[in-house]
Amino acid sequence: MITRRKFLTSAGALAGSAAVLQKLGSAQEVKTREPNKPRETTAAANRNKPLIERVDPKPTLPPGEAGKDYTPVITPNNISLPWKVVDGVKVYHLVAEEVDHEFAPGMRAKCWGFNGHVHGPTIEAVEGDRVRIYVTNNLPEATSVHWHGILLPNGMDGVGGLTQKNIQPGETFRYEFTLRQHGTQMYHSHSDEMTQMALGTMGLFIIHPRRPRDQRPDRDFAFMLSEWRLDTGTSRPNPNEMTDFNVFTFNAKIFPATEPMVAKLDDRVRIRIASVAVMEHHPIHLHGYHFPITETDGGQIPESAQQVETTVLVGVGQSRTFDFVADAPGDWPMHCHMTHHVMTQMGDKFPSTIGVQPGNLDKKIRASLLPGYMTMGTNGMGEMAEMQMKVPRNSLPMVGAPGPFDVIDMSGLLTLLKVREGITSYEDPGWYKHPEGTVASLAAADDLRRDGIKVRAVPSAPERPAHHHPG
Ligand SMILES: [Cu+2]
Repeated sequence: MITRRKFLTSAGALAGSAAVLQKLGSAQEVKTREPNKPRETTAAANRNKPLIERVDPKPTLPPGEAGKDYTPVITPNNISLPWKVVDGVKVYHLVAEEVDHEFAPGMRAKCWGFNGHVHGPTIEAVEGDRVRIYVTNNLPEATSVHWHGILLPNGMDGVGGLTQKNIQPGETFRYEFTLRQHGTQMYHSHSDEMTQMALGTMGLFIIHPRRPRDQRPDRDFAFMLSEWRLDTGTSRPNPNEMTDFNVFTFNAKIFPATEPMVAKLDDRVRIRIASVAVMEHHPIHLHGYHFPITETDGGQIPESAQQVETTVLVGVGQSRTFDFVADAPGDWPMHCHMTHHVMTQMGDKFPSTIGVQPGNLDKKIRASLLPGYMTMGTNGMGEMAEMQMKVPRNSLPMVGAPGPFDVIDMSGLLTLLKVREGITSYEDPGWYKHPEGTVASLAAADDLRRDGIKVRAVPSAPERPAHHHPG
């Protein structure tokens, strides 16, 4: 359906030329004119349209049912918010509250979320559903909940002070509207956003199409991206941080705590990625596949306009959805391509030591200042993952988790897509077993000789004391 909003866009493109406007008549007529239709007919038709249509042009339909009307979405490391149907309306209850959240084993923080989860559980519904959402505020300050990207009456938009009174601590508010769209939307607090969202008060709001344009996905995964400032030794994310974030998460988890996406070979897979936090955009790259971006937060992209990508840029306040057939088995990483976003609690206030020859500096410092001191990173940062260094209480090593071949030098915004042939459940199948001869490995001397590859001997790495890691 073509909405009036779209006409406003075309009117904007025309507005530069006064001559064009004169030819077409008044600006109002330009705004309401449907392209390729005689002006008089459309303008007259629009004048007679009741205003209410702009607000709620689609009827409420019977509540959509899982299995019959849609395949439920999977929110790794989180759940869908339970609901019940009362007189044809889906009724949900969100409780904003403090949550003791585990980012990964070894690292917890007091965050703010909903119903015991950080971020809040995914609200899942179907186009045409009537939803009634109660919001109870158990936070120590006033809040409100904004339904981000959802078309609804202005007074249901959830902007504290502007479209409603703030929800005071202890109060419960009622929101109610009919879902006139489908897609990947979000919800988040819209009072003292800086504090509340930095602490995690947001969630996904997935609306399935009543009549899908294409075949339904077999596996439908949804992620929310976030960044946090969580200093070692503290127990709460710092909302005052503007640019210098040090924890990056998929659904508020850090790899290896991110639950993998598991798919059977040739499953149709949908991945939805959304972000309303806080300052950073994230180019999310999936290995092993090319995929068309099929939806934005504004809805489906016509097939002729879909771009095939390997990396999707998700800006703050946006959602992006892509679809593909899982035809390549393996363990494929999906991660942010900003290299600092696959690090955790990385100290960045140090000069680079790559290539530095520390000589006897370490010995001197150990003798006079810090007994456990060791100059790190002279050959790069990967060694930090291999050493599995001891870290301060309630923090994580900034890179790394054990992998099937070596330590994986990434944490933060990293998760895995595990595609397998012949699996009978979607439980984590463990590491991929590669067919023989398909793994990169040390080149054999015979191969090098046959192919005329000459290798210059590399200088050996500088010696370093073993097992003397700074605590
Ligand atoms: Cu990023």
